[in-house]
Amino acid sequence: MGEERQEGGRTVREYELVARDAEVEVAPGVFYPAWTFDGQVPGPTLRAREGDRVRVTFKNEGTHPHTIHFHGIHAANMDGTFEIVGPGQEYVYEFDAEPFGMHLYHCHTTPLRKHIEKGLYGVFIIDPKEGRPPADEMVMVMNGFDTNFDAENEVYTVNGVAFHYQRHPVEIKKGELVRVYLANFTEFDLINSMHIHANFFDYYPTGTRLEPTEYTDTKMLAQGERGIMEFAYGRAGSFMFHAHVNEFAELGWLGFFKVEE
Ligand SMILES: [Cu+2]
Repeated sequence: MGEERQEGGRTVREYELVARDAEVEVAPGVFYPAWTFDGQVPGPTLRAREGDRVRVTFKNEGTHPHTIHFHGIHAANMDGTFEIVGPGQEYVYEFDAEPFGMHLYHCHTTPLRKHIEKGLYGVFIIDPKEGRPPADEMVMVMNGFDTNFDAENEVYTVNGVAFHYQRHPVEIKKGELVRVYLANFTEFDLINSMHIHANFFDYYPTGTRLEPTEYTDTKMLAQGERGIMEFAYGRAGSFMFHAHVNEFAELGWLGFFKVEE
């Protein structure tokens, strides 16, 4: 949760994010020339507690101008839309963490589509003051990669690598509460979706309320939409999860939960 320090009686969480160009491996042997935060797509997950002060030092070591636009409530000059940070420059974003929920950050330099499709995005979680019940937690960012530069995605993933969780299933314990912070950063396609097999989940849109609004097994998200899923598996075994947009599943957005006794 960043570098934690106390300043004038309150908690400050400091992060540093560095934009840089990097080749990322989006499927075994398939490399994509990305623009990244800290060399990875999606970028590192930032996390704070409601009411913390958040300070993010942004360094642009890339070849293009960038910013960081945080979803949240903050001052105009902390919004990452006007203060463009050129290569070799840096900028410090500082704001109070509000409201609690499952949020995003991404570059907001024009042409915006280009800066998103290249990979400059990540997740920003603000925990409620009182916290959430203990759970086995993970972030899943749904995205795609246009590996032949034809303005369509050839590869779809959760967390940046096609079929990663098919080769390396997510291990969870039978009966244990699992909490997935789910976000859609897919460019070019208007929607993406998440379906889990042989189970249902509680869904909290944007995570900004403590009561779920839905109990379902499939959730469709538009670009920039996100939410929190909670579920537990009552039986051991392998269970698939994937985009219910079948084309995306076949091109990489598919994985397994391995539920153990
Ligand atoms: Cu950018």
